Amino acid sequence: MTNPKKIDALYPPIKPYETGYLLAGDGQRIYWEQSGNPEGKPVVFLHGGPGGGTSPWQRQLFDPERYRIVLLDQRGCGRSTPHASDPDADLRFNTTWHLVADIELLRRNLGIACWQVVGGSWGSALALAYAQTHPESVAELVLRGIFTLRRHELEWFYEGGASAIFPDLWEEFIRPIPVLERSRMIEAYHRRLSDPDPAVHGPAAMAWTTWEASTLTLRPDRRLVRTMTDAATATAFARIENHYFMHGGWFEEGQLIANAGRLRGIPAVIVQGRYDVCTPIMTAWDLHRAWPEAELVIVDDAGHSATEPGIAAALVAATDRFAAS
Ligand code: STX
Repeated sequence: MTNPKKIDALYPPIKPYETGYLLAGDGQRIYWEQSGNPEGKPVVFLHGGPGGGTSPWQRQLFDPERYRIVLLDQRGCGRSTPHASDPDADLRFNTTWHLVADIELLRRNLGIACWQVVGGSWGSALALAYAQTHPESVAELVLRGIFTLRRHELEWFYEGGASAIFPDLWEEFIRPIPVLERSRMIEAYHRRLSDPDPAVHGPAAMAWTTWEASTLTLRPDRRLVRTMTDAATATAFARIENHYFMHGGWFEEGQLIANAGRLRGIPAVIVQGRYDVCTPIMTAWDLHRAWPEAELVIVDDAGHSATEPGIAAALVAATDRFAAS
């Protein structure tokens, strides 16, 4: 994603002071960058999708005087290679637990003892998986638009629930899929997205990504839709997301909420838009119930995206507060 329209709560745009590639094995090169203050408090930002890649504006969630800001493009997307839009890219080497290992390897390679972990949507699932695996590596958690890949969460957004709110956009989402296959949309999309022929996977990737991009914000954001539906971006995004959802994220059903007890002692803030259609507030609520020590901030006039003004403001308030600790 490119930068959104100006959001008042964000810090001014900055450039990285260092970029590099982590050689993660399996032929995977993981793009990372550091910005802000090299002597500051370390924070890592985990992007969404999976497959969304990082965007420059995500640096602006952090006070550049006080934070050493690390962004990375998860396997197969953004500037990481092999890119999942490449038909030869093998998604067998792309699972939640590969990403968790990549994050931990990057932390050690950067010489960071422990860091704040910030993630929204898929990034919140990955942050929870990482923190539950390596709690000693995590100083604080700031999570937004909670997503845990339980069956009913995936069914809500990809198998018809959300058609109650976006029936017009849902018609476009189901259009590439023959009527007889529409009772299992994730599987039907999987068959098309894994086809090497661009005439087959191209329109499927576009429809999948357009559905998601069009439903992330309280008000339509054509710019967001345009930047996400660039052909290579949309293909990697749709292929990676669909691959993760076919496998339930390689989680036991309900695992991320059941294991919330492992996070005891990690200061945390959960930011959730009331009108989040992609990852409805029920999941943030379930996590809050299982993990009452985490502060839950409900933004009453926001959808899913971190670029919603009220969401960005709540995230910056949380990172500002933790910068002092
Ligand atoms: N996917 C939700 C998610 O993490 C179920 C997500 N959706 N779009 C994005 O992330 C980007 C804005 C990062 C592309």
